[in-house]
Amino acid sequence: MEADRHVDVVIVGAGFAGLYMLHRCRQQGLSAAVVEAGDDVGGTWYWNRYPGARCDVESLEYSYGFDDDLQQAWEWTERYAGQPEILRYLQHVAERFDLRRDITFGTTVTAAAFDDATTTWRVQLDHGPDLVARFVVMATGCLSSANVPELEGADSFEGLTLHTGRWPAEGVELAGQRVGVIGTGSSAVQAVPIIAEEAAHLTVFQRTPAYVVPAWNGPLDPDEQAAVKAEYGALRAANREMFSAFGGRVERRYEGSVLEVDDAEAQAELERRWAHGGLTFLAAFNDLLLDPAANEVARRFVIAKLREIVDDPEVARRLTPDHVIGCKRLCVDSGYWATFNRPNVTLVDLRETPLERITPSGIRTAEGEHPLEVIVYATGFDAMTGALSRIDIRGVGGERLTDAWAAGPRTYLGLMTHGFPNLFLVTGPGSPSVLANMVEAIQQHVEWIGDCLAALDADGLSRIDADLDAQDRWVEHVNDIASFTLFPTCSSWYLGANVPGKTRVFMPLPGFPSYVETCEQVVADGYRGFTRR
Ligand code: NA7
Repeated sequence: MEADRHVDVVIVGAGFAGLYMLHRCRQQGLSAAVVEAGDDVGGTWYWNRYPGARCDVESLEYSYGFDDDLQQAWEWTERYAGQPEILRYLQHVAERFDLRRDITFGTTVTAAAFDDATTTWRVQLDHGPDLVARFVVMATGCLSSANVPELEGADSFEGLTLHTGRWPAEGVELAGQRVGVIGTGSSAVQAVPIIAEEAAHLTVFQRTPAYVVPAWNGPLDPDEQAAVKAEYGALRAANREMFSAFGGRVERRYEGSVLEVDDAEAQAELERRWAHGGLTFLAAFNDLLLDPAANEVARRFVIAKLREIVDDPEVARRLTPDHVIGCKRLCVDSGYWATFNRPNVTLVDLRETPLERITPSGIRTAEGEHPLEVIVYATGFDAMTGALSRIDIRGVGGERLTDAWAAGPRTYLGLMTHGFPNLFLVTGPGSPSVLANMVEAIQQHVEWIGDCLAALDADGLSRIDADLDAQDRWVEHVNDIASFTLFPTCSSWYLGANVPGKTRVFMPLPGFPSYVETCEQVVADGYRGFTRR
């Protein structure tokens, strides 16, 4: 039996959140140990190596702002960095701040239990000694637990099976192969054009068509990069005032409803946003995600683009979504729809011809067998709660987090759950998280948690827990805010609807600036809604 290892803080995960949390702990004089399942830093950017994997928020904005030397030194090469470049960036951060010496790689946290008597957490790993810590920070990521649907016959497939979120680091040779991609979310939208170029034939199995807006990705203009860096603080500050914590550089021409301007004006603004590219398309007017009639204007605009791009009207029809645009995360593409004009690409609409089973040699749908050598699951993640529910987390009295969250995740501020003292979540459910620029959301949480730990020590206290009534009110608040929006109108992973059996609760909180203000006010009010002792 190896002796326990004692630290102030155990941090689970070495992605954007875990790396900064470690750095922050060290700056505050706290000892910290990071446990990471992957063999290197990167988190989601370590695992998601599928062809075309790329961030859908611009790199100049999807990057740390906490250290000016870092943000000045790092040179991005593309407007939207691809996975290899973001991974290199995080490796650079790990080296720059000498973070690796406190990270244990290739190790999975299996359990974490709170000991009331000693106010410590005992963290168990799949190998090696237990960690005992005053605090635990779950920096486990919102999109890290792969969702692989249980399809009949899946084990019988004799070809290669892959998941976009678990792509082999050495890459996969797809030349000359018949490849099937299941799913048409962001990952598929990015992978499909690249796979189509390489594979002999690509069959895309679509359950729900996706809305896509163009990325217009390309090399980043050095002058533009220099100009941003000259006033980087101003951009970061502007982004923190944006609803989703990015897009502060895009000129905002309309503050109000799309329904208040005439159609020509609305079309011109949507055209301008389309020409700019990216997710800020939906920020053209203030009600595109609030009012069904407003949403319809944007929806029709995008569908008209789809019809222009796709040659075959029948294929265009099958690619046409009918849900609210933006209800599922909008996809940012580089040639997704145009890929269906290629002779080596087939679109299968699973709503018209349902998937019956996987066979040893392909996928059988109601219309027949599609022979394949490779099946790619682009089926997403058990988002926001998946990585946490895989760890046996026990709070006061041995209560399991999965039981506390049986009817959906319950948190106060998305930072803590009642009955689990000194256990913090970075970008947990009930915080803006995936509806915001993740790096801004992560930084705000890491800094809030760091300050919270410092305040406990300064006040001679050892324990903080969310109050049950504050948590109940917060869950209600998140539901109320979500219900003002169009987000709950479709079966998205924001709701947990992509994982069979998962309770449907809208998990992220729309609106970054007001959330940050609340977090700051809670602290100003002496950690209102928390009990500290
Ligand atoms: P997403 O966005 O969850 O997309 C998953 C896709 O897989 C989506 O089209 C699903 O259809 C489809 N899916 C899931 N299960 C099945 C089954 N059983 N059969 C057929 N199709 C299925 O995941 P991504 O990885 O693309 O993107 C995740 C996030 O990463 C993204 O939003 C960005 O933030 C980055 P459905 O829509 O559920 O009908």
